Amino acid sequence: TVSERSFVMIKPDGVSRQLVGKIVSRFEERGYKLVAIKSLTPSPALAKEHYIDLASRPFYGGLVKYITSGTPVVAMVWEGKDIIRQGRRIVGATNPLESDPGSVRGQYAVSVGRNLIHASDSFESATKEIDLWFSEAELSSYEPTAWGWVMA
Ligand code: DAT
Ligand code: MG
Repeated sequence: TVSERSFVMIKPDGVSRQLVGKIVSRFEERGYKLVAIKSLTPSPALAKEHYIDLASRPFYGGLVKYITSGTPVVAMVWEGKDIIRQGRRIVGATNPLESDPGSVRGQYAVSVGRNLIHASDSFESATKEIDLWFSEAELSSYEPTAWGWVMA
């Protein structure tokens, strides 16, 4: 739906490589609405909870360490028609070897363990992740100028 929201996070490698503007532009230029954005170094507790579904995987520890490295992440909420599925398309496949070359990972990433960006993969995970990373007061309500043309 038009009011669907997704949680998107530029990981520390994306911030360190100074790709924040280019990545944000992809969502902005597509017509999506920036509902929230902040830069932070997540606590281990936050990173672990964010990736809790992967807790049994061998790379879980390394993944949490990477996300909490001290180089910040940029956490965002984007809103608009089909943003959850479109966000996954903009981000690209998990393994950069399989990412569409037009996607963020397909253009900038080469390693699955340094794949630059996260986007919610379902309505359930989007709801959980937005609630985990943001308070209600941090989520803005407004209408971008061309909203009606893009989201019709
Ligand atoms: P995605 O980030 O595309 O939603 P996921 O939820 O399956 O992918 O995994 C979360 C992150 O964990 C992923 O972005 C990178 C890391 N990861 C996944 N599989 C991995 C693997 N085989 N080796 C190392 N890191 C991996
Ligand atoms: Mg995932």
